[in-house]
Amino acid sequence: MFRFFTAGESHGQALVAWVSGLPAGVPVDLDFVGRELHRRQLGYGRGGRQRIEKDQADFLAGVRHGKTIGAPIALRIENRDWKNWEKAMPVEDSEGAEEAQKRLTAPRPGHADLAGAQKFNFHDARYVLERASARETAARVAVGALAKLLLREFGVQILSHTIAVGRVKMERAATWEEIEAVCENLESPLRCIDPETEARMKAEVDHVLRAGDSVGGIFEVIARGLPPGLGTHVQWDEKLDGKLAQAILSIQAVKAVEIGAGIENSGSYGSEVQDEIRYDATRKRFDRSSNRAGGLEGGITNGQDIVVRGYLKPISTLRRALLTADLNTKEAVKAAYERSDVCVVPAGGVAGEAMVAATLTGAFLEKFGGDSLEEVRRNFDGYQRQLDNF
Ligand code: EPS
Repeated sequence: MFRFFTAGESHGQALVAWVSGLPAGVPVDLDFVGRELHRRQLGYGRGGRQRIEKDQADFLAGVRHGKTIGAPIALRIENRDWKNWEKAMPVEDSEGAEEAQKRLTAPRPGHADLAGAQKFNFHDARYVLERASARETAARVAVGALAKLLLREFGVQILSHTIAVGRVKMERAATWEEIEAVCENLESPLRCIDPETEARMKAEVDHVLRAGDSVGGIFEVIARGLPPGLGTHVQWDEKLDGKLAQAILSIQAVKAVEIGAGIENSGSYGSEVQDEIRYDATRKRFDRSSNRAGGLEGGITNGQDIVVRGYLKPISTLRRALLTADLNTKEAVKAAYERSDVCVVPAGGVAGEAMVAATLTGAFLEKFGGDSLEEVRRNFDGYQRQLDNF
């Protein structure tokens, strides 16, 4: 079973991830993992933290001679900022340490601060926000890179692009080639395929930056090259669309998920929404004339591109702080402000790719799983023959 966990506080020593269930023999390209981590740090509207960090995954277990060995993988991403926080967040308590704590008692509306403080009975939201922070997605991106490395052995690619920032939205569909090009271009400010729309998105970020505000948006993740038949319709919690929705919703600040044209489809007629089926005799595969279903029918992949959108709310840390109530005095105060990003849509997209990659890897290994890459390949090839002869 493919599984992963992460640990780490935003300003602690490091983020760590533990991954289990990958077969032995998957090539681990460290440059690729590093590039994925770098991509997550980019984007117009990121804050000062990304100038401090240079995220890099150190593999501690499970990878030898450049390949997975079938054992659990452990990795660590250093927080360079830790040296500025050692006194505020020491592991061991000591005399005088209390004064150095950076307490946060004015919970930010929209953040986990208040709900988490109540839950853990903390009268300081510091250790809620430290773990709730989206910095944790760096660990997920490293895991997602491993998942992508497995999937790419089978011709599967996963990319993302920005389709909205605040009130500015892409008005046309992107082609795969455009998405590939914009993902290749690490200089792209917001990973939007259309330069004119991207310029307006940048103006939206400039506006909130000036106003001490923040802005959300929509990213779209596309997975290309999966066969039909991953996931299942037979049990509610095994449906792959449901699993993808959970994976995307678990990303910090994501408040809604859409599969294919799900939102628009709900207001259209059936004849306008369903993707008509045809047969491509050359490829010996069934095909669709459109992909409004986003590659999933009945919780099962149908061989079309998987298309998942994450809707991010604007970040809750605001320079122009909103009203809140102090955790101790209960008095009305302005919410706390900590150094923050104002727009994270492109980074959210990279985290989205990672979560889609991890979820699809789970489904892929459930169907074709084996202890070695060769065994997985045999299972995969056998299924391709079944589809050829269907
Ligand atoms: C970060 C995401 C954001 C950043 C954080 C690094 O986290 P949060 O969800 O807590 O706003 O602002 O950096 C800081 C907390 C900081 O000190 O600047 C990331 O994705 O790496």
